[in-house]
Amino acid sequence: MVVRKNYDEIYDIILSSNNIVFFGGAGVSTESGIPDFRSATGLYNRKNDTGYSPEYMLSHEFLIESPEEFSNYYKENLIYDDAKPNITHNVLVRLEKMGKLKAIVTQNIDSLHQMAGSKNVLEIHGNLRDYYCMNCGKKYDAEEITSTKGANYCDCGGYIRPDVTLYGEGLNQDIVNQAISAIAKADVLIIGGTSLVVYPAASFINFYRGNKCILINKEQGGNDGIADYLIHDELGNFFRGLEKRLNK
Ligand code: CNA
Repeated sequence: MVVRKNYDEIYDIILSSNNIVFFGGAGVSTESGIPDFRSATGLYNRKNDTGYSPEYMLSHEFLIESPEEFSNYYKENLIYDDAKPNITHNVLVRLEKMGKLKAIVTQNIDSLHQMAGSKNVLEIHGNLRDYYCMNCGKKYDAEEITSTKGANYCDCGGYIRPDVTLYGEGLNQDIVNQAISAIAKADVLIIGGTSLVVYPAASFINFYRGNKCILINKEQGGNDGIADYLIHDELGNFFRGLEKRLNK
């Protein structure tokens, strides 16, 4: 495994495949202005005077114990209403329309892939579009919930939560199965903008059986060794170059 500086060979691999899966994380959306969790400018490195760790404030336990503080934390730190898709989201749409990209497996909860126009998006950690009452299950739209500060309660008295997977919660098994099946069948797996430290999500890439795993991250990571083609760069640079090749 060698860190690649010239991307032409990698663009050739992408252009010659019709069975690509993209597995992404928060780094896909940093160039849209949404901070990730773990890089230097990420949410976990921000000053925080609550005395709690961000992991705890995004946990099931915190939601149950302090719904008001949990609500304020996710509303202030996870919701970016003005964010727009960037070059990475847009080129992935194009690859799907060309029949090359079969699925996007994302850990992101920001809906930017759908906003860009991608169709087969498997959101393994849920999303911040959908909300539901923890007591009666009634569904709510984002606008009804995020326009107010603090906790929201249903007519039945139940707490209305976002449909995201918090630390300490299990994943949606149907989506997990679809994600694993797509990765297991993929000819090319592109992994982008993820630290690969959140489990079980990070373990899904182990189902890939091919020999064209392209890993793109702006910094080194503990799982770089799984890549057949390793790129240390901004995703935007890589996908801008790919867009130029698609336009030729
Ligand atoms: P993470 O642990 O914060 O890792 C992000 C990785 O992306 C880091 O290794 C960065 O170096 C890298 N990175 C950041 N920007 C770029 C860039 N422009 N180009 C290339 N690499 C970049 O986030 P993970 O996704 O690995 O962790 C999983 C968590 C983060 C999931 O549960 C998400 O829900 C959660 N999250 C999602 C969002 C979002 O929806 N946009 C934002 C923040 C966190």
